[in-house]
Amino acid sequence: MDKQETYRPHALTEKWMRIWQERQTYEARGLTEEIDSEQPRTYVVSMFPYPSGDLHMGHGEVYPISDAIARFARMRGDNVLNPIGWDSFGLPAENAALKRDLDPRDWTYANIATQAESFRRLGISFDWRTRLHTSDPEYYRWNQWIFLRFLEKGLAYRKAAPVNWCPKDQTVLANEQVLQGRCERCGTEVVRRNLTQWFFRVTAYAQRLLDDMDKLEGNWPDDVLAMQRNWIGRSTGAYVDFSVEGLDEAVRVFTTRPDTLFGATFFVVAADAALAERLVTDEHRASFEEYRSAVAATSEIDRLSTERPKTGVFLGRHVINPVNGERLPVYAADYVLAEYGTGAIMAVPAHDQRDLDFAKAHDLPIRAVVDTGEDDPAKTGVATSGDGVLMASGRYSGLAKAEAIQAITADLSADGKGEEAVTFRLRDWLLSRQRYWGTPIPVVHCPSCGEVPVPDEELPVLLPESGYTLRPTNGEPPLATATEWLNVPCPRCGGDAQRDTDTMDTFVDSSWYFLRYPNPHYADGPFDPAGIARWLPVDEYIGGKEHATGHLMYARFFTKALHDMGHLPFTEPFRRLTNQGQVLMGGRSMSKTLGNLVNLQEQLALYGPDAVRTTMIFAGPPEDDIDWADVSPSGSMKWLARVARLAGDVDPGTIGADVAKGDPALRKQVHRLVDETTKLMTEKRLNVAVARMMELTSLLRKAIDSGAGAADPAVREGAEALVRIVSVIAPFTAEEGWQLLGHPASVSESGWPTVDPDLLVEETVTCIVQVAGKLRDRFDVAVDATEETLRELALASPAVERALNGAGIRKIIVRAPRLVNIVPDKD
Ligand code: ANZ
Ligand code: ZN
Repeated sequence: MDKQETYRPHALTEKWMRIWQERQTYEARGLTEEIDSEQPRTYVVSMFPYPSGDLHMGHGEVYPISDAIARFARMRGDNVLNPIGWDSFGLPAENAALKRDLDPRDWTYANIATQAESFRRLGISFDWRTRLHTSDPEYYRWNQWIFLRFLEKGLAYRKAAPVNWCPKDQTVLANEQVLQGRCERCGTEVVRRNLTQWFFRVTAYAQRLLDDMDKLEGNWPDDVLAMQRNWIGRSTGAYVDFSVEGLDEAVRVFTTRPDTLFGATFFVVAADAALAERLVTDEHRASFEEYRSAVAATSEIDRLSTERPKTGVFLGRHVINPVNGERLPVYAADYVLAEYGTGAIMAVPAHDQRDLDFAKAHDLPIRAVVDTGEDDPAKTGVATSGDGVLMASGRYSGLAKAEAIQAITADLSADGKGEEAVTFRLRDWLLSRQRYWGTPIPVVHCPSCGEVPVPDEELPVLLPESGYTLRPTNGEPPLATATEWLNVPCPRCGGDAQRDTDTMDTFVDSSWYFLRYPNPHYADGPFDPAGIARWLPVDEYIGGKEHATGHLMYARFFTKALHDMGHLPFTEPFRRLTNQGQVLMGGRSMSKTLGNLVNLQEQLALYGPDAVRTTMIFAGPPEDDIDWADVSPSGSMKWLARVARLAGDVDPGTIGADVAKGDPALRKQVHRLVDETTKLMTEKRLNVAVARMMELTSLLRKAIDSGAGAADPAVREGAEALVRIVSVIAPFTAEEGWQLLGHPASVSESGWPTVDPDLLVEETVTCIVQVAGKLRDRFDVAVDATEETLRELALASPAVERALNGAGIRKIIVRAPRLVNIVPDKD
């Protein structure tokens, strides 16, 4: 081959994508069948794509990162499974179908085909035999099967819950279809409306979801763990029972501060809780109902905000404080949520800011009972929440806060008026969607038998392919319009019955797909036990931080629930997690409205897949955002061209030559760089690893252009090492280089270069530092220390700083590695 040939990335792409496909280069060994091998296995999964169109810049970042991780493990000798599938149910398909009058299937599967082709062009080393689509009946059948198992265990249930409702379109809206409180289609103000809906009982696993995070510590990013802890939101405190005047019942509150009971001056129940309804007296009912309708139109986030004025109404009722017998007036307000704790609170305005704001707005007494050393909240308007000593609290006065919490809780407990309590912020997962393009809920509603599960043998409940209306005008979900599909005999009594018309949230699909990859057509269960034993749990999971609480929490919940039913031998799905950042343009997220969209296909057409991959990885640590305005794909392309040219320049006569005869100094540098790259790749510091690859390239170029040159066996050793390590980032270029170096097999089978530990011993020399010609400092440095390093070391020296005595520097002369000469201004 002509050594002068220029680097042509597109020819490389065409050539190698075809060869990889023909040779099945990236297929894992023993996917489902047993193989007799001690070879370690690594299962690398990147969060699967949603087929909204062709691949975009975000995909162009995450898949090269996960591919580098997979390729590195493969080069190190692991049997690697790197699967691909599509998260292909969901609202965008339905919206696109509405807009263009298409079948959501056609839109979805056309996009999948486009993305699959783009993945091949991007050189991602997927094992295509794992390919699955969650919208295929052979997949969603098992969503239904899992749902039925959850139903049997009481982990799936139905209750009324509010949905977003557009009164004009007469339809339920997903949260993302509500823009500033209005329907995205017609702009009508959205109202909340109660509908009976399906839930998964995630809360049953709250404590275990929290406890098992210990196992993830150090292997998952700290911020994701913190977000999960916060989302689970465990609080410890006490339940305290207040008897209700004039009613024969007690009302329970949850408090984290039982020590402040003597400071309670009023009582609040959530306006939308059934309790409020029970407590309100006839005289106050009208004003209460008016207030409640106003609350129904407010979002939860607004309700909890400390900024908002505190609204509420008196219910005409009093409760009795169990510690001192005081009568406390009862209010209904919206800052107390029906869904948290017990939906009722004792209000302690001196020590809780929201209570204080409410007390001020409604002219209620404020009584401090913990002396925190701060100013009186009644005067400052600032509640005090710190530690301190109790006052005005009967026999508990004088106790420290922590002691008082214990003592009061114990006494209440002994009197049967309360007990220690733990609550969680985590809510059950509302999985019903009043949508078409999703998994039908496998339940039949029968007038005489009620909710009847569809028997396993009748799964899947297929989505109707015709006879439905995507946007019904009378408030029904789309599936309710598919009358032929809808009306079925009851599986239990055979009488006339109707199918459930909800479909499942697509987060159900993504909660277990990684379990099915090893055998995506398995027909005897959701996943193949043999594949599970061989590959799971996932060793490396890669995806965006936006899934820190939703998807990752749901997948952990599914894994635990399936484990408890005996279907999985482990309780955590992902051993290690890596988050990638976002790709920005000009400092902002890319968006159509900002007009700063960068098109991945255009970038690929301009620079080729390897240069785009290299640019993404070289831009910074995987978890950082990348600003495409600040990176240089053409620079990456130039480097790759140098790598390819270098491979072509190595003397073919050196194949099989004795490396021990190579230039020892060059060998040392090569081995050191390879060693560093190996460590960096292991730590997933991919961008720094690329910097080392670039250094190695320059080093070898210099060696070829001087001295023994292309015929030095050390040059071949270095070039072969370079091409092999580059293959994890830029596989097309590396394959071509490997071929130029005279190897017929794929570079991915060549193994990671080994490092000779004897060559790693660093030799040091003494570098002296002069200021204005006088010796001022000396230090030991590596023989190959760069000018840059030496300059930095010299400038950091206190002795040099003293010698300069505040003078500026005119110039610095560096003779690596032995001399730095600093010329001050005044010289
Ligand atoms: C009295 C008290 C005094 C409270 C005080 C706090 C400070 P976390 O830590 O988030 O669990 N609370 C209880 N249920 C509530 C609900 N449904 N809606 C809104 N607020 C509710 O918060 C627990 C505290 O939040 C509880 O402790 C209760 O107010 C309030 F100096 O009780 B506290
Ligand atoms: Zn029936």
